This record gives sequence, structure tokens and C-alpha cells, in this order.
Amino acid sequence: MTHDEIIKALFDETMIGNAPAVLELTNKALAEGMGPDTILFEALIPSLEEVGARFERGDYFVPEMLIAGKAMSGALNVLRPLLAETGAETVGTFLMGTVKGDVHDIGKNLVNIMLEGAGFKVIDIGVQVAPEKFIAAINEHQPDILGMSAFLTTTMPMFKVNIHEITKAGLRDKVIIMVGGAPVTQEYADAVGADGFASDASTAVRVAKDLIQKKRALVNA
Ligand code: B1M
Repeated sequence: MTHDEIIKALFDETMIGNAPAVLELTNKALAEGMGPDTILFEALIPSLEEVGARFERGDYFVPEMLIAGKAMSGALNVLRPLLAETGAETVGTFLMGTVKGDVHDIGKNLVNIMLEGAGFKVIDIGVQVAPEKFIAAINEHQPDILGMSAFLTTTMPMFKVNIHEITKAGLRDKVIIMVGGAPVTQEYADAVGADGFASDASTAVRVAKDLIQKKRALVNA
């Protein structure tokens, strides 16, 4: 199979949620020397975007979206060690969760992988995370950054609720807060009082590093 044929097959098989084929093709692509980021950005992510577009048009329903997501997650498990393989020193601790009411986790997991690759210690507390669980985890792990993901317009308002509760618990000054997820924008992040926003996983790493550096410079000033 040529490079283009593998990419097209990966795109097509992810779209129909054929997890075994996606796994096999991912391994084949790697064996043929394709980079993990090529597989991710040229096949898997565009395929899920097409799944979302079909769902919006009413051509796909939740079950199709679910199996496509599972196929993507299977491939991510194979790519994880390769994407995270930098041997960088620990630059900080990042606590991450998807907000209450939201079960999407593929984007969050991808951000985690890239953060780990850049040297962050990542503590993932999962999906559907209630405000009190975020607060308990901040107290337990004392992270440099709390990252919250929301993937639905209906769950984005949980950022504000969580930040309010974190402030009430006296923890707002102790932790940098970053938000992200498909419908989130910089304007929205500013409006809810977050310290940072990123639209994708690699930008998230850059923003996280910048925010930590700024905070450390302030503390040392
Ligand atoms: Co859902 N879903 N879904 N879904 N789903 C979307 C998000 C949707 C956009 C589809 C569409 O209509 N086009 C739409 C949301 C519309 C909206 O509100 N704007 C939608 C809907 C409506 C729903 C349900 C309500 C459907 C229903 O039941 N009627 C339902 C809600 C369930 C719930 O959460 N309560 C639902 C359910 C599901 C499944 C469970 C079936 C499945 C999730 C599987 C899983 O995650 N384990 C699913 C899927 C697969 C999708 C799509 C197709 C793919 C999502 C994905 O993984 N994308 C999605 C359509 C789409 O996104 N085009 C859709 C790939 C991923 C790599 O990108 O998630 O954007 P993304 O993550 C990016 C960035 O956002 C960013 O970096 C990531 C990597 O680059 N990022 C951060 C993420 N978090 C960050 C945090 C940061 C910084 C950056 O700092 C802390």
C-alpha cells in the first residue's frame, strides 16, 4: 500500500468505526515509517471531523459516533508512547478532567499525551468531573495547572461554575487554570476567568509552559 492508500484507508475505517482495521492500519503505517503525527493529523482527526459533520447533517447517529470514537481511541493507545517519547524533564504538574455532564475524552486524552511528551506530570481525573472532585484533586495533588475540557455548548458553562467553586474554596491563587475543547474560544475562556486557552493539543503544551514560566517569574520577582 502507498502512503496515500494507508491514509485513506485509515480515514475510511475510522469513519465506519472498524476498530480492528484501524489498529492494523496504524501498526502498518508505523512499520512503513510513517510518523505518529502524520497518522493523527492526516487521517484520524480529519476522519472524526467528518463523523461530526455527518452527525450534524443527520446522516450519522450517536452509535456511529461512538464506534468511530472507539476506533480512534484504540489507535491513540498505540500512538501514545511514540507521541510521548521525548525524555524531557518534568516541567510541572497538570491536573486534567472533562467537566460534569460531558463524556467526551478523546481530545482531552490527546492533550494529555502531548503534555506528557513535553515533560509534564499529568494527573487525569476522567470525565463528568463535578466541581467538588476538581477541588479535592487540587488539594490532593497541588498541581501547577488545572486543565478543564468541555466539548458541548451545554457543558461549557461548567467552567464558570468550577472556577467559582475553586475561588470559594480559597484555591484560585494556588493554581493556574486552562480551558479547552471544540466549542471553546479565547473570548469564552476570558469571560469565565480562566488564565489560558488553547484550541489544540500542541498549542495547549505551549500555553501551559508559558503560563508556568510567567507564574514562576512573578513568584521570584
Ligand atoms: Co459527541 N458531539 N456527543 N460524541 N462528538 C461532538 C462534540 C459534536 C461537535 C458533533 C457535531 O454535532 N458536529 C456535538 C457537540 C455540539 C455542540 O455542543 N457544539 C456532539 C454532541 C451533540 C453529542 C451528544 C449530545 C449527542 C447526543 O447524545 N445527541 C452526546 C453528548 C454526550 C455527553 O457528553 N453528555 C455525544 C456523545 C458522543 C459519543 C459518546 C458518541 C462520542 C465520544 C466518545 C469519546 O470521547 N470517548 C462522541 C464523538 C466521538 C464526537 C465527535 C464526532 C468527535 C470528538 C473528538 O474526539 N474529536 C465530535 C465531532 C467533532 O469534534 N468534530 C462530537 C477529535 C478530538 C481530537 O478533537 O475533541 O476537539 P477535540 O479535542 C481537541 C481540542 O478541542 C483541544 O485539543 C484536542 C486535541 O487537538 N482540547 C483542549 C481539548 N481539550 C482541551 C483542553 C485544553 C486545551 C485544548 O486545556 C485544558
